[in-house]
This record gives sequence, C-alpha cells and structure tokens, in this order.
Amino acid sequence: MATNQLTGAEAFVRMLQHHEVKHIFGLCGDTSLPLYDALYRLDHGIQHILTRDERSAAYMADAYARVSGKVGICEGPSGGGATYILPGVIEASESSIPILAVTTDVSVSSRGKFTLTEIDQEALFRPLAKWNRVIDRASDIPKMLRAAFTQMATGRPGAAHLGLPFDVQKDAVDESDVWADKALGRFPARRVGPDPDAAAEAVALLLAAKAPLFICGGGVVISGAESELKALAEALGAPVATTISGQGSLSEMHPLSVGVVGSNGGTPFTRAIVEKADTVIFVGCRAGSVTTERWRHPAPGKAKIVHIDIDPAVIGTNYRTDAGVVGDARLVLAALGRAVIAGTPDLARRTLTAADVAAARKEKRAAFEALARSNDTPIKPERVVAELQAVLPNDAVVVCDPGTPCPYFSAYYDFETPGRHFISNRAHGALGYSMSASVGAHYGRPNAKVVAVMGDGSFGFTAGEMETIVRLKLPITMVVISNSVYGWIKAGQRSGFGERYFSVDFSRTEHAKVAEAFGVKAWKVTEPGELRATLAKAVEHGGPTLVDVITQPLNEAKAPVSEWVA
Ligand SMILES: Cc1ncc(C[n+]2csc(CCOP(=O)(O)OP(=O)(O)O)c2C)c(N)n1
Repeated sequence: MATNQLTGAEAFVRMLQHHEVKHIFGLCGDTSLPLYDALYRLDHGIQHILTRDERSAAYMADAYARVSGKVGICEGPSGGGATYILPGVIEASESSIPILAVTTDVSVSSRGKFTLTEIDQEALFRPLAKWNRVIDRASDIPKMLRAAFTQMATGRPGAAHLGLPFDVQKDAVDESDVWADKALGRFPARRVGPDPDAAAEAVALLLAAKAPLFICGGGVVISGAESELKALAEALGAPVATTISGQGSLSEMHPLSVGVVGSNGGTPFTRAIVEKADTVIFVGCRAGSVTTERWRHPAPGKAKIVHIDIDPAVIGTNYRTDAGVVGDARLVLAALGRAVIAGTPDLARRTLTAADVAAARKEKRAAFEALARSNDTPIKPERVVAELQAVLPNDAVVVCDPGTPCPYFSAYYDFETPGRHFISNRAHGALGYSMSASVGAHYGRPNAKVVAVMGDGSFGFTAGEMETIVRLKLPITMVVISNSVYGWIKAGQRSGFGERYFSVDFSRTEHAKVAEAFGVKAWKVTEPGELRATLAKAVEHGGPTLVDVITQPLNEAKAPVSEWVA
C-alpha cells in the first residue's frame, strides 16, 4: 500500500468518521474480518456495539436514528447475516428513518463458484432500501458512501444498503478521495422549502376553514417541526391529531391535542373529532389504512384536504386533495404560519374547538380510568399503562411492540414533552422490535430513561438480546405483557371469524426467571396493587431490569382497536 493510500476497509471507516458517526451496531462474520481489523487498528472514536442477531443491530440503528437525528449504522456478514439484517432495513426505510446497513460479502473474485454464503446481496435489498449497492471496486467506496448518505438524509429519509466484498475491503483507495459533507450524517439534510403558489393555495383554504384539523404523521417529528406546528395550530385554533408514528408532534397535554386517531390507538371519541373537521391538513403522513380506518375517517369527499409532505408521490394518493404542498415539514409549516397570522383567521367562526377536544378527552379518560383502577386479575392492560405513566419521567423514551403495547400506549399514555418519546415499528409491525430498539434509543439519548414494552410473543423473538443489554450494563427497563397468546390474532379470530380459535395459544414462560438467568434484575407481578411499586423499583434501578406482568389477554380486553386487520 502506498503512503497516500488506505485499504478499502480503512477508507470505509474514515468515511463514517467524516459523517461524524459515533456508533455502529453489528455482528461479526468471516467476510467482515478486514473491516473489523480496520476498526481495531484505526483511531476513529466510533463505538461498536456487538449484538446477538443482525436483526437486532438494524432495529438498534433505527431507534438510535429516531431519537438522535443522526443516521444509524448497522453491519453484518454475508449470506445469513444479510438475510437476518433485512427486517430492520425495510422497517426503517418504510418509516422514513435513515439507517445504513452494511453487509460484507464474498470476494468479487470468488463470485459464481458456489462460495460459502454467496448470494446476490444487491438483489436481496432491491425492494427494501431507498439506496442499494454492492461495491465492486475499492476506489468506489468514498463516492458510494457519499451517495448513500445523500440518499438517506435528504428528501424523504430512508435506509441504504451497502455491500462490501472481502477483497474490496483489502484493495487500495486514494486517501485524497476520502472526504464528505458532514451535514449528511444528520437528517433531514438539505431541506427543501415550499413552492409559494402551492403554499398560497393552502393558506387560502386554511383561512376559509371553519373546522380545520391537523393529522400529523411521523414527518413532523422527523423534520423537527414541533414548534412550527404548534404556532400554526394555535394561530388557527385547530386541533392536532396524530398517527402512531406522529406522537410527539405536539405535547399531548396541549389543549388542542386530540391524541392518536385511527384503527390502532384511536377511540370513538377521537374519531368523532375527525368527523367534525371541514378541512383536514395531513402533515408528513401517508394517510394509510390504520390512520384513516381504511380510508373511512375522514370520510372521502366530506372535508377539504390539504396535504403537506416531502414526498410528492404521497399527495393525492389516498384522498382527493384540494391543496398539496411539497416540502420539508418545518419549512412548510413555518411559511404557512407566517401567512396565516398575516391573514388574521377568524376564530369566532370555529365549529371545532379546544372545548370539543376537552370534552372528547374527558370521555376517553373516564372510560380508561374505570379500567385503569381495576383490581381484577389478570391485570388489565389499562392498569399497566397508568402505572407506568405514574412512575416514568416526562423525558422517558417508551418503545412498544405490536400486540397489546402499541394500541394501549398510543391511546392512553400522554406524551407530555414534544419530540420523539414514543417509538413503535409501524411500517411492518414485526414482533420482537422493542427490546433491541431500546438499546439503540439508549445510545442515541443516553441520559433518558428507556423502557421497552413487549408482548410475550415479542419476547420470544428477541430474548437473546438481554445478553447485550447485560454486557453493556444498560439501564433499560423491559416490561413483558404476559398473556400466553398471540392475542392480537386471537382477537381477530374472535371479532371476524366466529371465535374459531386456531393455533394462537402458547404456554406461559417465566420471563423473570429467564431474565435473571441473563443477569437482568427481574420481577413477576400478578397483583394489580403491587404493580406501581415494582415498576418504580425497576425504573429507578441503575442497571437492566425486567417486569413480567401477568396480563389480561388482548382478545378479552377492551382494546382501543377498531379493526384487527388493517
Ligand atoms: C414477525 C411477525 N410475525 C407475525 C406477526 C403477526 N402478529 C401481529 S400481532 C401478533 C400477536 C402478538 O402476540 P404477543 O406479542 O404475545 O402480544 P399480544 O397480542 O398477545 O399482546 C402476531 C402474531 C407479526 N406482527 N410479526
């Protein structure tokens, strides 16, 4: 190697450094040896977090990105590593979260020879990632990383996959080509503002509206547009509802906050608010099946639709749109806010107000509180939400798996502080996300208390990662909703298939004992009266903790779910 040259693996590490990467989540493999050796030898200031499954590494990178605003990095080896990392790549990409998944690969020179682990890794990721390449020549590494970071962090953010063959990691790269725009290590980068004409059309509709309502998706928090949203909503006197991913767009204690709407976490009370709107403003939201209860609420044709999104293709896909504004949510909301304030909206004409929101919240609360105070056993899910809310600080990060956790926390946990404090994997909803994601959330926001809430089905998918949590001494609290059933599916069999329960029940696992075997401090709670004190102990403990809660099966509960098949 000439003095002004690096190996491909070294150049790769330096390129991460240029993008100000501080953490990599990953799992070792044969084809990764040159990369690991470069990480060993170079002085780079990057911490490598060794995981026990590549899927977990990708989920960690995903949650890390969600709470930190930095691109998340994960890596795994060829073949099995690549296929195992895949679920996290699609989850992040579909959720508009930038993660770079690096899979090392067999040597370019070994291709097509039945080499162990060989698979066309570029083809594997083609439908999953926003940007995807297997690099054939070491000299392409810097340029490919610049392209990957540009694609991940700009426009609609998304995941990238980069394949690094073994020989490419060892070949030479010119040091002079190793440079980057460090701004691309964070997202959204290179924000794009609105077309003034499109913005003016939207403003005219907002000023004419009698009952405007915002429905915010993940785009508001991704863009960091919380203040701009609040200013515009207050100027208009317009209530703000969110999707599950949109939680944190506005404090849920704000008088205009409706909370989550839709089939998963919405309630009849929140739906009634949607029905009252004469103008719905979707912001950073795809108006998908869950948010709109299969495109019934808002009812098509009833309300005027204003749609703001960074992705032009989202606008008009699901609703006939009266004004569409393409651009970064923060820039668009700021521009609309200035124009709306200048136009002095007539708030006296409002037919949907903070008073309607207060009334809906009161009714929703009353229905919830009755169950949340229940001393019935098994413990009601409502009680779990209420007791956790009572012991967690406002700046905690709660990560929820599908099943019981997602709808219950979406409906009933009040996230007081705006910004990302709630994470759930809403793109594909694969079980077994929250435990790993909580690790990424911890590294992304090390001073916040992080809690993972999972069904026992999810626990079975991910339990091995407790070794990682213990090895790294992470102060994460895990809560297991133990009900010995794939409850969500059983609920679907109950509501739509004549209670013909088929292959959904499984046996009880002693989750606390499993956790203790890993070295996690753990409790099992069967009595509602013991739940709060136990959760408080778990949350205050400085190391990893788990609380196993024997809970009412979801299929028997009064779940805030209007549709089991979305
Ligand atoms: C990987 C994966 N496989 C299957 C499903 C379909 N699915 C959705 S919810 C659910 C049941 C969840 O069971 P559990 O984690 O025990 O939570 P509960 O519903 O009982 O609260 C299943 C199997 C899924 N979401 N992800």
